[in-house]
Amino acid sequence: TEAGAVPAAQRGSWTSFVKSIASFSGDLSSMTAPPFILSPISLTEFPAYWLERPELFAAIADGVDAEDRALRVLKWFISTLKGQYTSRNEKLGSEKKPLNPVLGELFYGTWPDKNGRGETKLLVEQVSHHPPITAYHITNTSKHLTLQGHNAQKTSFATGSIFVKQIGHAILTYQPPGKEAEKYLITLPKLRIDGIWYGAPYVELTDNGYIQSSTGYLASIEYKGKGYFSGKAHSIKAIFGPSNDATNPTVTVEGQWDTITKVTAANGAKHAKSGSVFTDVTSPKEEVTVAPLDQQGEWETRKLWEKVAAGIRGGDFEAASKDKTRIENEQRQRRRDEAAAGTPWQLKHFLHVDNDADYAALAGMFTGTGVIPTEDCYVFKSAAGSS
Ligand code: HCR
Repeated sequence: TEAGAVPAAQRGSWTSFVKSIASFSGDLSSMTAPPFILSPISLTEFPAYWLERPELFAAIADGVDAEDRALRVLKWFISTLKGQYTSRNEKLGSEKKPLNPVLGELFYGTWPDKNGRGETKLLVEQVSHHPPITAYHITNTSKHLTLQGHNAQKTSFATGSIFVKQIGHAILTYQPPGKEAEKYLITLPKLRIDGIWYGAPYVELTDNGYIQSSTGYLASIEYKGKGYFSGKAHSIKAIFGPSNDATNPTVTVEGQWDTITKVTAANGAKHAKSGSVFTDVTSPKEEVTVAPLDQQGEWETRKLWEKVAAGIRGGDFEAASKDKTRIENEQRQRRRDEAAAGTPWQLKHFLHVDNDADYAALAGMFTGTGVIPTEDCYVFKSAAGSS
């Protein structure tokens, strides 16, 4: 039946929500949606998806040479996609509308050291509210690895689906002591959200993404859904090799990003074997560890949204909406006070830069893709300013 996943009492409001997104383009986060589609989790928690397979992240540092490490970066990256794009369906039944973070909202977490992989720390800050932009910094000090990036989304609606272009990128740095830093620019896929009409949204990835390394390796990634080259949902094909020799790739990886991908290796490939499994994400992943609520500060996301989240989880939408309105009004008042005093909000962990030199250098190594526009960036301030 139409709108089959929508509770009967919310069909009318779902229909008008869908109609309003159809005639709207821009910031979905600010639109009011019916209760059944609300998630109790803020977008500031999403960067944790990067590290839910901490051993694969740590393993990048164990690569024996630059080619091996670049392949390990690709392996780790593909292995994060299932968590990033399907975990709300698994946990909450469908993709849901996350809480729209407030300016200055924070999220901190860790993955403990296990089996010599080292401890990994996550730090997230909402660095802009209009448009919503989330910045993150993830470090595994003992493996000399850092992932830093920022995310925003531009949405549009066509043929019954929501299309989401991700603005932003991530840069992974591997810097062992006394050696030159190795960097990787990671661009983000486009999303198509289907199943809207039925009230059961889910994400398919489309178009292309790239991972360019400062050591000269490029992974060109193609995302396709059902009915395209493999006929299966969540398909991926990545072509990997020296970026100055795109016609002669050393490794091709193909399969499903939510289950298994396999390798086809050309003669020159040193670190991959044809027919071998490249990524397998069918085993459980490891969620981030977060401090208990009573030890969190007022700007930390779970503390900040505590009552709203409890309302959504417990079905008390009136309480949820009341506290959400309180938070939003407080934010508006704060902005008015700042404007009146001439003292704008200060970011805690990040600095806005017009053009990040690392990003420009890595983006400049791309040949022929034409996909990298100049971008505003948010870079991590420094360890000294981070506590
Ligand atoms: C588009 C989306 C918000 C953004 C989410 C992002 C792109 C955030 C960065 C993560 O690394 C990856 C990621 C995964 C999510 O799939 C994506 C969300 C899917 C839906 C949500 C919309 C703003 C909500 C649409 C509202 C509908 C479903 C009712």
